[in-house]
Amino acid sequence: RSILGAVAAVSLSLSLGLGAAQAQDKKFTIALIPGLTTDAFYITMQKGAQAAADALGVELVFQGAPDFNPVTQVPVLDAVIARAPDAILIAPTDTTQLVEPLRKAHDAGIPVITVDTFIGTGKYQTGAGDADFPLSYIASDNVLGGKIAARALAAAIGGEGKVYVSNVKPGISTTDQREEGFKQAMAEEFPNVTVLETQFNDNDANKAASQLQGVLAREADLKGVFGANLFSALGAANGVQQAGQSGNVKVVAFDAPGSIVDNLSTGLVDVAIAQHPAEIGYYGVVSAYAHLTGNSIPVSIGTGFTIIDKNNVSDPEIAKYVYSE
Ligand code: T6T
Repeated sequence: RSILGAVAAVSLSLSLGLGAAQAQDKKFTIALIPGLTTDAFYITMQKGAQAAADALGVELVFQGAPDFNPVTQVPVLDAVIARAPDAILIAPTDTTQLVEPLRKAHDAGIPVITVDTFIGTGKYQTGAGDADFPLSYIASDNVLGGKIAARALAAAIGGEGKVYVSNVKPGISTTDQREEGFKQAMAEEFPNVTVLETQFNDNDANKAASQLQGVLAREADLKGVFGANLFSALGAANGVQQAGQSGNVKVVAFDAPGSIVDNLSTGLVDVAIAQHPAEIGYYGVVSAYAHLTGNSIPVSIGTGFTIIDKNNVSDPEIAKYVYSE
């Protein structure tokens, strides 16, 4: 459009008094790119995002890869950028490998907000580093989540013994921070707990289950395991069950799909730390919309946790935090 045309359009809308109202009549398209599509955590996030999109009259596009991997996520991101949505919400699958791919969106003028995971240090809009360009980071406090997990596992094993972290792979902001918080709390608060070497499972629950059995074969006095995300926790719990050690090797799970929560009453899983993925999705869309309509937004929004165990699992106020599948 020519500059003259643009000026004419602006002056026409001003003379009709349409400025802000006209902007809000535009139907915005907001893309949500999850870490992977087949994960109850992101499915629940999508529900929350859709609820906000419906309330605001926004079109939500949910597009992701089938596994949690930058190699498969980047082509999805490229395809989304090519469709030129008004904003992108994304759970980047690696703190460094998604920086340049996301810069393409930023350079194309598409606002970027990261949800769940972050790029760089997660401190945005600081003028420091090469990954501060996203407008906002909306997520759980994952260091705190790791500390909560450590306290729950320490309590379950009576404050002493060997435990380990079942984790996805290094380079993912969320699960890295959970492990960091877990180890920090164990070191500072539970001197009689020994944290063994972390086992990385590539987000494969079967691998996490066989790793549990491998650790148990080497360390017969293993007391507990912290599953740092849904697939790590599910796999670790399955491993404990397959080894016939249900209730003896304690399991603290990050994330709360039905498949984990159902095992609280049997005693296979002691505690499930539910994140609030629907809240992350809801505030992601609200934040993008606020930005698109000329409002300022917080550079970070922290969402909460709900700690679920056998004592509160059937309380409807708690049960509503179980993830949708
Ligand atoms: O734990 C969540 C999410 O927070 C993490 O970034 C990746 O794994 C999950 O999606 C659970 O599978």
